[in-house]
This record gives sequence, C-alpha cells and structure tokens, in this order.
Amino acid sequence: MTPPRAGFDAPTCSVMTRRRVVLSVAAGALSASTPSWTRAAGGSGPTAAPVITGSHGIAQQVLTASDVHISDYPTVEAIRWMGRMLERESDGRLAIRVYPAGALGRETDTVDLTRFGALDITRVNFAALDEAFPATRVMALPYAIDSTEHLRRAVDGGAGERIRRSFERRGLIGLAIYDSGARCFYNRVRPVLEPHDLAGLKIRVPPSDIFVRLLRALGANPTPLSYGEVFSALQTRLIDGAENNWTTFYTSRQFEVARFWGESRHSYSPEALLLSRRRFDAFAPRDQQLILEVAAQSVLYMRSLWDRQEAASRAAVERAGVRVNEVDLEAFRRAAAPILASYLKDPELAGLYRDIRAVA
Ligand code: GTR
Repeated sequence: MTPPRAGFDAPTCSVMTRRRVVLSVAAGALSASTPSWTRAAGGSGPTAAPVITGSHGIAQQVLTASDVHISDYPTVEAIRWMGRMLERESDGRLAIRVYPAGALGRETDTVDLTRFGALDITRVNFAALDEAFPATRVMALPYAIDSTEHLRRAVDGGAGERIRRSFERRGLIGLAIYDSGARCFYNRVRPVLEPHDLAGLKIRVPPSDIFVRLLRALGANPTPLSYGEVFSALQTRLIDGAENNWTTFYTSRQFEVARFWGESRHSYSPEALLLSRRRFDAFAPRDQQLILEVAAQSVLYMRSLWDRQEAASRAAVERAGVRVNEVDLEAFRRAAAPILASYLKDPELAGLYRDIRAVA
C-alpha cells in the first residue's frame, strides 16, 4: 500500500497581506540584543547561502532543508510550500531544497549541523530538542497537552513564542512549531489497555530523557533509537513496540508489523522548524522578514494538511486490520504524574506549563 499523497495546493492567501500578524513574530525573532549564539555555535559570524542561477535567470540563494519523514509527509510538504512562497515573493531570489527521509542525517545530528551553519533548515520533533533546549520540554511532557486544538492554542500563545525565542540562544531561529498529533503506544505482542500491559515490553522511544523516564514509570523497557532505525528494529524483534502518532505509524509502515494500538495519547510533542541563525543573519532585513512571514503562514498550511493526513492515516491503518482500543486514561495519567511533577520543579517550565494549562 502506498501512503496517500498529501495532495494539497498552496492556499491563495498572499504573504504580504498578512504582514501585520507576522511582524510580531519577526520582532520577537530579531530582538535578541547580544545573542549568546555566536559563542555557543562557535561561529565566526554570518554565512550566506550558496548562490546559483535560478529558473528566473537571476542569482538565487537556495536554502537546504532536512526532514526525516517521507517526501509527502505534511512537514515536508509544508517546507516545500514555504519554498514556493519564498520564490514567488522574492521574485526568484530565494528558494528551498528539501531532503526528506533522513537523507541528511538523524534529527539530533541535523540540529547540530544547523546550529553550526552547515545546514540551513531542519525540521525535528521537540523530543530531539529537550536536552539542548530545555524550554521545549514543556510541550512534550506526558499529559501536559489535552488535544490538538489545545496544542494549537498553546503554540499560538505566549508559551509558543517563548519557546521559539529560546532557540536563538544556541544558534537557531525558531521559524515555526507544527502539529504532530497525539503519540500513542503500539506493539506486536498484545493490546495495551492499562500501564501494566506494557510491563516487560521493549518499547522504542526517541532519544529523550522525558520518554525514557516515562516508559520506565509505566513499567516498560524503554529502548532509545533514532527514527530511521525503528521499522527494522520492529521487524527483527529487537523491540516489541514503539509510540508515535497515526501519520508516522502509517507512513513509516510500522503498522504492517505492530498490530496493536492503544489510544494512550500520552504526549503531543510537536515539531520545530529551525533555521540556522548564521544563515539568517547573512540575509538583508527585508529577506529576513520575508522568511519569517512565510514560515509563520506555513503553520496554517501545515495544520490543514495535518488534519487530512492524520484522519487518512488512521482510516488506512484500521482498514489494514490493526486492533485499536481505548485505554484507561486515568491509570496512565496517574502513572505518568510523577514524571510531569519532577520536570515542573524547574521554575521556567512551571511558568510555561501554567500558560499552557490556562488555554486548555
Ligand atoms: C515523529 C516526528 C519525527 C520523529 C519521530 C520519532 O512523530 O514527526 O520528527 O521525531 O516522531 O519518534 O523519532
């Protein structure tokens, strides 16, 4: 079965008509006075993107972008959409070339490459960021977010903006935060209805302390692996299961091996679209602003893609015969509560968490 194409045309809204909304994002991203990133990224200052002759016959700066997902996954499509809008609004001077399917490396590696300016843009999950960018933790924590709608309100509000700004301290510009749906448990052994059903199962988690600690608290045996390794680990029984959203479960084809899905909805850990700050600083102010505007608009585009693709993925997985069940959510919440509480001892995370819960 071929995963469905996202098949979405660029919305007709003009970048320039939305300038006001986006200017506040631009102001935020640009306002760090003496950023520590220059030291942290070990950089010797801004680096311009390579210039080539583009389709319009004029010099074009092409930004290279990385994503671990397959070519028509919503995040990849959103970056492509950004590229088309940038090209159009800059009269062909700016473009993006995206390398999907992890061609440029694992998420944690592409974050470092982007900080150091060897890569222009990377799209990674917050789970890949929680060590280097602690503010991101709050949106990955178990049961911190109730639903996709709640996540969107948190992303669009003060918490989202503070997290995006936190990337500037270490060599990155937080261009956008995208949806990633609810992460749930799936495995090849048995249905999971209660935390104790996970006991003894080897469950793959992203390389993130939050997820390792959560799985331990739930009684499973957490196995951190990078995304590109999960499918073969499942197939070769190195692991019994993993946890992720519907779209990833489907597009990675893990559903062909893991036949039990429990609706634990334990994390809505979202996606970050990150630009190298060294690249960003090499652009003229009007291009910086254009990039920020287009990125902010790509969020709306991504959300409509996401809603369609998530529903289509779930339907395809169910058609393929995967057993889907609700879980005892209260039991999962109770078991995860000590993990949540231990992270919230950090005053910065506690403040962000209050903002997030205020829009629940
Ligand atoms: C997906 C996310 C990927 C990757 C993956 C994982 O939901 O979109 O970027 O982080 O999860 O679990 O490794």
